Amino acid sequence: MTGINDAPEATGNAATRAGRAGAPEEVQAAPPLVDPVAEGMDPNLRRGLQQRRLRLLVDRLLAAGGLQSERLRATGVHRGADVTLDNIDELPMVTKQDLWDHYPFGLQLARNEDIVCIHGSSGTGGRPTLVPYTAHDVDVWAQVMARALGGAGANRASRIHCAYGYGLFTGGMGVHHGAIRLGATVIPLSGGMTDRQVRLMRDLRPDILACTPSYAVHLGEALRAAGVTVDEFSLRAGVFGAEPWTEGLRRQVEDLLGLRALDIYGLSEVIGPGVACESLDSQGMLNVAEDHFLIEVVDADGKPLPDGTPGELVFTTLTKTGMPLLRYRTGDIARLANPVSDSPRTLRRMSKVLGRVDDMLTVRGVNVFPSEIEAVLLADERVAPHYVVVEDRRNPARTELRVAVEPFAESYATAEEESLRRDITTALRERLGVGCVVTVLPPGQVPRTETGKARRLLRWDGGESPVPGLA
Ligand code: DLL
Repeated sequence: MTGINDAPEATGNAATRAGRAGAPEEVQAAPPLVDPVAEGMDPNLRRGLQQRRLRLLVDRLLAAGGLQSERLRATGVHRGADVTLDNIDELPMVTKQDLWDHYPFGLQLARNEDIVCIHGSSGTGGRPTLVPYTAHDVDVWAQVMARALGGAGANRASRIHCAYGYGLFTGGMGVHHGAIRLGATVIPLSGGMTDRQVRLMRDLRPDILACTPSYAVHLGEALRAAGVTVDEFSLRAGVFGAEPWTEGLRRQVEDLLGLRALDIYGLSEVIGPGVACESLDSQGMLNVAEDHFLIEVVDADGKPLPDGTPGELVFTTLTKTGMPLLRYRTGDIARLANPVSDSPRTLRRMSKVLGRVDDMLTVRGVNVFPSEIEAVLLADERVAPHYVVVEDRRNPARTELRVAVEPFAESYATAEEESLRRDITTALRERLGVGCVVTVLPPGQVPRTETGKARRLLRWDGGESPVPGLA
């Protein structure tokens, strides 16, 4: 796959902040494993465990009948013993379209009496995806989230400020289950009402922040506006995810909040957050909870790709019972790597998500990923982490990419808008190989997201501009 912003892993720049709040740096840099058996297992033993779990899953799917069973039988699989990890790429896949086609619960395997909650994503275009969980699934979720929070340095003494939305969306409840499993204190703020969040941050002095990266920026700016200085901040680390973000945004979040900003990945179809999460010592990549979620990276034809090559993530839920999925195509693009050598953590790692298969824009024949645009914008020190990309399709014969950026309020001078606009236009053309129409908006003009995921890519098919002030 080409044209993807294959950003280098995190540098150690934020490691220097790891020792804030009085804890010795080395303790912060290598937090103890929450579940040493699972996180530190010999990789060969883990492979054996995965294979046993995969076979049990295949047996359960076959016994239950339904879509996944039919597809397995059609490929000649009649019992779990017919499959091995080595031939997993011959097994059928499931996609989001399958979930939509069998909405709401056509892929559910457990009996209704055994379902204890439902989560999901609202989905773009109003097409929700719903996921039924058994008590066992919630238990697995709590386990992997406890590991994720522990890897960020949280422990029983921690206060975890959770500003992910609570609801169908899995962010809030995922962190909540994990924090309680860890024995930490969770402060369930959910998203929005930023003034109240700032107030409680000052009063309760949490050490861990959990929210989307875009809301972390918003909170950081609100803390500054309330007169709180970085030295007064109590936060040591944040677990930020649910939306794509680049290394450039990571640096800005770290500077703004004075913490280590870690990436957390997941999707409701698989479990929610906790499928993979960076730890303080995972060198910028995310440890995959591969004892529960088997990960593959495949090309457009579904063929496996070697470690280091970006491709589409495919997950098999090895232990889920409510709605287990065999080889679920996520549409997310990342690459795989081995664990850090000599680390007590032996789980394989994935890179940050580099883009989505369906996010790729084709502008006058050139493929562009939104993450590449963010990388260019945030490399310019004058640009604040608020921007929107608009794919202007009003003239179908000539799609234009419009990019609205905002300079930092402190450095804002109307007289310099033109040179900023010119520099960004040039940098984008050099990086993407295609011209973009750049608009510099005054600070505060790019729409902010206080709840839910940031929408940084908009489409303009006609009518009013989706962003006020866009040229
Ligand atoms: O976003 C689960 C989650 C909540 C993850 C909180 C992390 C933190 P969904 O709403 O089902 O679940 O959306 C899943 O969001 O397929 C990705 O495209 C995107 N996504 C999730 N985490 C990341 C991340 C939650 N760290 C979809 N980086 C996924 C980039 C992410 N994209």
